[in-house]
Amino acid sequence: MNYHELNFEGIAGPTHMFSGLAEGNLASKTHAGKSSNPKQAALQCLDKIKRLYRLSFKEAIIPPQNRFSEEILHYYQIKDLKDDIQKIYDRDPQLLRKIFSSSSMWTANAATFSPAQDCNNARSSITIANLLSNEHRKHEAKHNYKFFQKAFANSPSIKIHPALEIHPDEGAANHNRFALKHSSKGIEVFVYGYKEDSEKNNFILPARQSFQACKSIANSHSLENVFFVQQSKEAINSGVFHNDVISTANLDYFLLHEKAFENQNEFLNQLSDKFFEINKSPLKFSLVKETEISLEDAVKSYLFNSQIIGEADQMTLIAPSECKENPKVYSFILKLVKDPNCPIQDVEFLSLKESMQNGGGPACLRLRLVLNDDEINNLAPGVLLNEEIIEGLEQWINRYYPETLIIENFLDIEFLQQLKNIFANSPLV
Ligand code: SUG
Repeated sequence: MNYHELNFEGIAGPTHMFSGLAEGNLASKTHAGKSSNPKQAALQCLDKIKRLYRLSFKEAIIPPQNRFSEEILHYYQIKDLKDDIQKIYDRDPQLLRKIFSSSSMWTANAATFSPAQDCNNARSSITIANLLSNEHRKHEAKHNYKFFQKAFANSPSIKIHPALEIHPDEGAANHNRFALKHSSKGIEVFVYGYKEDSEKNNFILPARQSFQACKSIANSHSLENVFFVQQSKEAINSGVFHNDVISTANLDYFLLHEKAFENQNEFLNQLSDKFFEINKSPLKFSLVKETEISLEDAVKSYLFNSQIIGEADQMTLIAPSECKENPKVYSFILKLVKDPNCPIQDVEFLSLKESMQNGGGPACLRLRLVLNDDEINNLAPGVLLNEEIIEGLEQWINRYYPETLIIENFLDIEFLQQLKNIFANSPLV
């Protein structure tokens, strides 16, 4: 049986805004209130998807969440769009921003996936993330649950676990899988920010991922080889609100900053030993020193939020263009690509400016799942991308998405109605 990595990509919705909603996320706070460009945001996401698709990677899209859904409007007690929206705006404009957030675009936060080969019960599992740490994001869980139920309706081999009820969980942004090949038995690493009982208030900027959520997911997925490691407090306090802002992995390669984790050396030794024991082949590392790239530069450039694609010694780094603009980060990348011991052979820079200004880089915009041929063939029709869907999507965005958006636009009833109607014309399933 062949195994493939399938990216479930995210795409900005027509209500993409800069609202300063995300706790611990410096980019979101810095750009709060700026006018956004939803059309450009979505086209930038689509450009990344098209590049990967044309390189023959398997691609799918989790559609942008319709924040005009009856469920959400009902939750916020909105009966009459026009009147109630004006009332909410007069009372608390920030609440309006939460209601219409387009944050479902960052699909790395949608769920955590474990393929059957990592699990004692020989069954793949996906747990939907509850995103409880931020009011504007907690609504995504239902949308993602429904989407995966539909996508995997014909794949009984994949168990879909609903979002955890209480322990805050932000999905794959705090989870890495190490394996020699996609088909090999993997080691899964869960990265937590804090223990709920003792550490919630130990930070200047808030930690988001709870240890209890990581434990609970690892148990319900029946994982065989699993590590739990704590994010470094210094990193969190420097704006590393998810682990994928400071470390990233692809198969047997780990790119990380020296200040990514608490007790980092001990963790890396144990992980390397385990990897060697399973694969009889070493885990490869690039460990970035603070003197080479400071935590501040890592957070500004989002180097560690690059996507690493490809296998064996043929990997490519898909980096945000901000990395090219930062001389230290750029020269580090050039050094990496030239290093014969590093599997990364090539780099491509992408502009994802609209997403980046909300703290979302290339890796935030995708959820990786390792699926076998049958599971891919059994995906619901329309889920796996093809040229036709891509073309339809591009036309939809170009035709309907607004080019500028601020929260006050929501008070114009005609514009509001137009925004609402965009979802009705979506070409995505
Ligand atoms: O949860 N930003 C998101 C960005 C998520 C990035 N994902 C990963 N690192 N995997 C967040 O902080 C900003 C929304 C606003 O302010 O309008 C926001 O939700």
